[in-house]
Amino acid sequence: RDSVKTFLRRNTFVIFTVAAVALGVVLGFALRPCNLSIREVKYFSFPGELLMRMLQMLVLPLIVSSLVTGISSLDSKASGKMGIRAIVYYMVTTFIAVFIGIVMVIIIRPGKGSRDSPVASSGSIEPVQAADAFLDLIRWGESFYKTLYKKTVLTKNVTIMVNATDNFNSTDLIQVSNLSTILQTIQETVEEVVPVSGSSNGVNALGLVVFSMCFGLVIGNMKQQGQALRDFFDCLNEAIMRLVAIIIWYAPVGILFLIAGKIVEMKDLAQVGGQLGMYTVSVIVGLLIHGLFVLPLLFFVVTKKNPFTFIAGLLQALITALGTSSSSATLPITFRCLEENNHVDKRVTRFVLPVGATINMDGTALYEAVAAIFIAQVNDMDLNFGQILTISITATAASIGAAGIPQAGLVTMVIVLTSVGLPTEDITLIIAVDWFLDRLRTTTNVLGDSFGAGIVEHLSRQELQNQDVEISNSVIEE
Ligand code: DAS
Repeated sequence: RDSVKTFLRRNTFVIFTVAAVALGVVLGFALRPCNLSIREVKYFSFPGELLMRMLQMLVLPLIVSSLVTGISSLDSKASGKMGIRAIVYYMVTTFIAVFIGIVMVIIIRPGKGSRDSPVASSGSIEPVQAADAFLDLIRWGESFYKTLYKKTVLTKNVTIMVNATDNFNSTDLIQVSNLSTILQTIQETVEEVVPVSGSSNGVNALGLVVFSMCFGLVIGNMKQQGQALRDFFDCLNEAIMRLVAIIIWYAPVGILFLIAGKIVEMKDLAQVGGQLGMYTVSVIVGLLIHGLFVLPLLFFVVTKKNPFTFIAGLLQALITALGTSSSSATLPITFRCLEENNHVDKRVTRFVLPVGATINMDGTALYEAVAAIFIAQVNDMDLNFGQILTISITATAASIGAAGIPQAGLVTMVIVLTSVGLPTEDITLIIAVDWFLDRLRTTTNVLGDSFGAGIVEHLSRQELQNQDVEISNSVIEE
């Protein structure tokens, strides 16, 4: 009896939210026969839209305050190592996700029997020759490298700049303004290669992440002089998390209307023909393998902790991702679940989560690969190894470029399709189910970021302990 009571108390929100999702589904299907007009659906879904706006309002101050606080609270050596571990984790898991997606869509072959699909009959495209594909890849790689090279030079300058301002003083303000100019250039450069769709508030999250990291590094090195700023951002972060604690009470209501509104407006399920159904199955099975097998296995191998207990602590965030289909909007709740339920060190979550939510999207990468190959199958186009390789690279780039907002993956899909000469208008083939798949891939994105925080914390426990010892020693000295 006590354990049941404890479970209920600990998971109150989760139970409310799961009930809200169930009620939303029932309400949605109950309202479908009413054939609401688009305007009526908009009014009906407004309580859900309200939740999205509340969460999105927090995203930008949360990304800045958590990154600046997280990085300035670590010495640059520790944050450097932590950053490298996070980037390696992101690359490895995204590559595995793409690989799983490609295997699924080749095994299931959802696009076979392609001639009856409406788009393919608009004249099939001649198969792009392997040589062309490789040339495309090399040309694309060359431009990518040139951009990276340009960016590397700039980053080197930035690093020199940051180290030079070790004993930061007011006369160096010019340098910081140069710093922001340089970062602006980097942001534009990155945008050249990976068109990053604006995040929820129309600000490019990637640029914000880069600037916040550099700014955190600078004030971290300012010793006593930077204390006021560090306290300010620490307090800002705490204030944002308290706002989240209030908003979380409203989340079940918002999610109920988000789910119900989507079900009311979705196209007739009968329209989802055999091909689209098999395509949906390919994506779902791929996401389940990645999210419930690969990531938990990787987490267990590295940390020797039970991955499903870890997932149980994340349920509130995972359901919010399912309801909002936006990993950025879910970010405040992901923070809360990781810090309060899974007790992941704040110095890790503040650093890893904002970066992960912006550039680490395993679900999206898997989905882009499946969708591109599905469209190729529908067009009776047999892909050779070169084209599959191109799709893997561009699906990864597209997932890095996608912002954490609803259906961002659909927008960056253009990069993948054009890289292998597929007609971008074929995106219309998969839009009917995208609102549903978007929710699942967003949930996988949030799961990937959360496991990333747990793994990076485990790998960085030595640095974190050293820092704890330093802090306690300095307190004893004082
Ligand atoms: N909805 C995006 C996210 O928030 C993912 C996507 O569109 O692919 O992560």
